[in-house]
Amino acid sequence: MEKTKLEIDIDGMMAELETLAGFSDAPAPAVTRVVFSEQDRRAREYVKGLCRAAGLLVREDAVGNTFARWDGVAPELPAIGTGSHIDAIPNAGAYDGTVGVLGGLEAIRALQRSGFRPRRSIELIVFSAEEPTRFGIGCFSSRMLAGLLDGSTLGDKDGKTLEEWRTAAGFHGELSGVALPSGHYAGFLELHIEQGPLLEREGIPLGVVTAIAAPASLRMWIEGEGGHAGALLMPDRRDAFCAAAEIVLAVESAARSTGVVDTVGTVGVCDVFPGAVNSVPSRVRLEVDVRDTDLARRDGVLAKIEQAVADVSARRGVTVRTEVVNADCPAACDPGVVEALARVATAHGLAYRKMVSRAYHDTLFMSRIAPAAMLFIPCRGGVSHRPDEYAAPEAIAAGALVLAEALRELAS
Ligand code: HGY
Ligand code: MN
Ligand code: MN
Repeated sequence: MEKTKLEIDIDGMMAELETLAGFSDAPAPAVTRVVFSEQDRRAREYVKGLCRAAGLLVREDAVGNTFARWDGVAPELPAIGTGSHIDAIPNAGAYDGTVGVLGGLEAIRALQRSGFRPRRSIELIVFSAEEPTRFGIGCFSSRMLAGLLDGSTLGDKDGKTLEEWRTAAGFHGELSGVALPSGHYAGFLELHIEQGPLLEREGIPLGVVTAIAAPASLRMWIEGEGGHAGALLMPDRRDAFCAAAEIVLAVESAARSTGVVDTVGTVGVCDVFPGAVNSVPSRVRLEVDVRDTDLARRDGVLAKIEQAVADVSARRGVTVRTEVVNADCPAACDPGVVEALARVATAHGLAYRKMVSRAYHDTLFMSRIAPAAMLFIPCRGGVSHRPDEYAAPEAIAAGALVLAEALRELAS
């Protein structure tokens, strides 16, 4: 039987993306939307409204993961999931995550408009938070869905706990009820901007993700001795910020030392105490991000950083406490789901390339409990996590169309 041609309402999607971007704690074009903030709450309400308008059954779990379900003919079968996140780091853009949420919704609506009736239910997931901004760990809510984190010890920099944040945001229920049973989904797909330059550079409209790089993040507290910037003489100093500066450069050189472009190291957070121009820093807090597509290489970089910290602290007479926030394995995407995406792209005459995701995503953890893969679309200049992040309507439409077709295939 000839399959009905699917139509993506890209004008409607772009308008929804623009409305969603307006729920922000930063002036446009920047988007800041940290989980459990007022703007996050408003954004959630908006997206749930769109899901209900599409006739989807909406539920939320104890930490705010949101599920919008289109019941299939055989609702007892494991569903097919798709989705992404709507939280955004400070001073970010309008497309990271949101393209996968609104693209997944539009894929479902396009299937509905075509008269398709899924055998397996199709469920759109809006993960409560993919970004590490609030609690210092990325993907806390999909980690919990995958049963890899119980969430009871999570808190923000000021010590306010997940428990306090989620309760204030109106999410109740046992944290233990968040983990999904393995086999809950028969497949999972995430549409996302590439957050890198390859697709645009090669003029290829789609990326089929075969693996997701292994992320790790550390927190470090460097304790030296403070004092008067004028009176404390250089030979007597144990300056915590100078020690931190050496550690930051050691992170960079450890990442470069593998000689492989897949190894990256970043220190994106540096808090200096007391933070006065005429006071020698006594304490510094660093947050370190280290990734690689190869686990052993990534762990080799972590070991080099640990050695550098020991050297700096001995030489400078400071103490350094390091906490490993996460050190995850890479994800191999499911070959069956990968081939389904490749097949659909080809059937639509859309070029694609298989590739690794250097950014982490909720799919990294969904792949632990379901056959999963990702579909990338190009973003201008490969830019992301910046206000000038941009994905063209035709790119988003192509991604949503291939996602819709893949969902049709997997849910049939
Ligand atoms: O950092 C990441 O890889 C993701 O964009 N949060
Ligand atoms: Mn992001
Ligand atoms: Mn993202």
